[in-house]
Amino acid sequence: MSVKSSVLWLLSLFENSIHRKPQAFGMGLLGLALSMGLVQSAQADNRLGGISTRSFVQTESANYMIAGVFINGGSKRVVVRASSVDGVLNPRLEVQSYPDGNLLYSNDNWSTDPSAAELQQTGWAPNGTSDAAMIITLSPGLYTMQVSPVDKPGVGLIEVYELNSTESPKLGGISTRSFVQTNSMNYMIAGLFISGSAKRVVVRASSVDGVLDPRLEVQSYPDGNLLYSNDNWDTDPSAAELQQTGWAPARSLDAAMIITLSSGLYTMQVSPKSSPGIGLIEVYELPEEPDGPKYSSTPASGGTLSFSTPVGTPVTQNLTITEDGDANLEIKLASITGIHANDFSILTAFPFTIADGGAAKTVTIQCTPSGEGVRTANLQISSNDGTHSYPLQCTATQNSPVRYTDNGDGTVTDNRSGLIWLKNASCFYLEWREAKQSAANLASG
Ligand SMILES: [Ca+2]
Ligand SMILES: [Ca+2]
Repeated sequence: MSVKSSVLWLLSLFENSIHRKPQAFGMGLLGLALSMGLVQSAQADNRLGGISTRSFVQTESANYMIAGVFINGGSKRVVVRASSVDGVLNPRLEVQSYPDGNLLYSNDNWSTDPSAAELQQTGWAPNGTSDAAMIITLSPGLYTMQVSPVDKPGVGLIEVYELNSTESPKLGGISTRSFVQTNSMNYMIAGLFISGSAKRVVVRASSVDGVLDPRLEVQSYPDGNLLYSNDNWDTDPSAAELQQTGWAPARSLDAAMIITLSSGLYTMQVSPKSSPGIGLIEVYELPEEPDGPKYSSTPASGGTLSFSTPVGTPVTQNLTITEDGDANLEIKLASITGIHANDFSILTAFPFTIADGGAAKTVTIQCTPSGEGVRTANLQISSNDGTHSYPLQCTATQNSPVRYTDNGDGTVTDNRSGLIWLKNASCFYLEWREAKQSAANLASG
């Protein structure tokens, strides 16, 4: 059985064994955790670095918070932490193999764990004394990380990170499951960081109960730029690739996308299109493709194109695309979406092909702001090497008014004062006395 199909098989079992309910996502805490993760993996080469998810942890075992982690390639050192977000939850952490459910590790309070000294040395010790944490070695396979309350329910955060990201084995995939409510504060949000070079990942948001019609949004963190969104996977630019690679969800209302994410922090938000329901979010790293086209751009995928121009005055910015692989790079289509999409236009004709080893191609985007302030939208370019997204930011300054208008009859209007001036003041050829009299006549007449 291939690695990919075993992941799908195990996760489909995983879906049916877990119930938990989320609360608002603790962005501050997530940011701190992810920042720590980024620091820890500063020397990383190329990988998914970790996952964190927040939810409300209830006392019924069916509503514990559970994250799933898939490890491939070889044994992997990971740090797992279960912490309280609200100061109420006293979390207990259990790591089990999946699907057999053997309890491998458990911890209530991190300072009693065998890895307590290492947690402190590496900076991974939680702040709360009742928080749970451990540094463990996991062999290839699937694991569940379960967070339960020692006594009262409360809001918890679970985090899983690679400890030594210079090792060759990788976290192959991550998934979390929760109840997705219609209140935006109770959407399911997973945090992800990617270190090293840009990474191709498949992100899926699916219904577990057949009720939820999930919608998926990927944003950069902490600036919150919307990079990718999808409602139903077969409308995504990567639909064909999802089918070819076997990652297309079974259900047509589920959302999925194959995207390229550069090094950085991201949030993956799952919201219900209509009724609330139980959802599952999954992120997997796609294998490197040694043969084939490789999309590369300046700015890099995910980078912002910035414009500045007076209202109504067009200005352009260029994006340069190169083929860095060993096949023809087919640029299929470009689209602009977002709140001020109508202020932007694509001046380059699509589709086009950059031949293997061929010259770079410049794509020109124009901003003609229809109002003052920062005008924003998102540019997406799809290719045979994934879909690439670029936030557009156009700063529109006040249109400087024209001071003078030539009326074409020898007079000029000063638009600021409203006064009308003669273009040639000496046209009367008057002596100064006559001019004085003439001016007096003008004043009286
Ligand atoms: Ca505890
Ligand atoms: Ca949907």
